[in-house]
Amino acid sequence: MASVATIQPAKHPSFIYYEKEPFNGGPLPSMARTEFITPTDLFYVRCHGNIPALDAAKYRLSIKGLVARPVELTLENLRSDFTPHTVAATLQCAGNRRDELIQVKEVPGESPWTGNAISHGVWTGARLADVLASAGLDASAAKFVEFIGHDKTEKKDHSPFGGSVPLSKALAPETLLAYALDGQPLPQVHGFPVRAIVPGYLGARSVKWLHEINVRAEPSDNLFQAEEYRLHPADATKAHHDAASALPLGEVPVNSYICRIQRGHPGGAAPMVVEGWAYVGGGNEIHRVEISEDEGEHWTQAELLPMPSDVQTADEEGGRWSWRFWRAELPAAEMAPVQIVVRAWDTATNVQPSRPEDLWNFKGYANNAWHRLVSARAS
Ligand SMILES: Nc1nc2c(c(=O)[nH]1)N[C@H]1C(S)=C(S)[C@@H](COP(=O)(O)O)O[C@H]1N2
Ligand SMILES: [Mo]
Repeated sequence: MASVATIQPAKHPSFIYYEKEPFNGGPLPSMARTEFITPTDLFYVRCHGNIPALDAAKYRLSIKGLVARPVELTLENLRSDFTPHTVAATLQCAGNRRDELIQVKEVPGESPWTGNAISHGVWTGARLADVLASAGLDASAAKFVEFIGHDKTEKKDHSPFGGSVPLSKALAPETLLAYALDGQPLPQVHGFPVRAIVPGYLGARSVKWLHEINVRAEPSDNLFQAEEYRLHPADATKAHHDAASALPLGEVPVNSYICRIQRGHPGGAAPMVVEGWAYVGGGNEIHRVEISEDEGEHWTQAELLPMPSDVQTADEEGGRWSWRFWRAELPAAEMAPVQIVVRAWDTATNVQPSRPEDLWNFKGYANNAWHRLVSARAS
């Protein structure tokens, strides 16, 4: 397994590592909300195996399965034979906010991510649709597109990481074979030289270090599609569950999170400032973010901040796949710590559920309960 010391670029000194092999970590939640485009050294990392060191000159991506002309593409083919497209997109792991589910009940063998398994990048690459068309996609038989990586996972057979998306998502304009993040070649930990980017889906489908793309009539058999990243009912356990009947995760549900509470002085002029992120996948947009000081008896609307203009200019998708930052001001009240609650609504009128107790599942996936954070004492 690659030694952590060789991974470039290095992560920020404040990065929290849940594991070093495989390499898993993210920023302090307060630092997830500093810049709209996550600085690369604060971008969360989720790996199920080693971090392959691939040689760009020798790199080949094979496109096969239900295509008329299976092909092996070099990095140069991907960069020059297809129009480059740039999409701003948030990536979120299905395990984001798992720590709150662990407080409800044990989640065996999974990392206790806070609200830090989420980051935002501006990705450039070839459209998967263009690449599939050039290989002669068999549109009558194709139903799913499978991505397989170059890594060796921690699973028994060291099989590579993989997964699939429905053909409609594979052909959507936002789905990329990305070779650049924020205008630079992909960093090694984030999938150099090429990764899938599937905006609006759980991060697991954005397969890094892409090796093969298989066009199929069925979803991928890869373990991370067929068995993991599925939502189980509350009574399923690690020892007793049925993966086949569990829901394969896809579009990300509406979510929001408090990253920081800054207290004003009691009785002073400075308000209490509450800041965080909100995100929804599936092509819906965040419509409203609300905070409450009394566990949801009363709600105050937060201000949704606009996407920065440079990101708006770069993004060909009009911000549809990006998180939103929000901010709210409350009167500076007493000294005592206060608990703030946040929830978001999306444009399909979905709203976050109130309690993590109602969402617990033994893998600890997809927690989007109202988020609660207790402030420090005012001083
Ligand atoms: N080949 C490969 N791709 C992968 C993974 C992996 O372990 N191997 N992890 C997936 C998961 S679970 C997530 S959440 C995202 C994380 O992307 P990042 O590490 O660039 O943040 O990559 C996905 N792609
Ligand atoms: Mo993930």
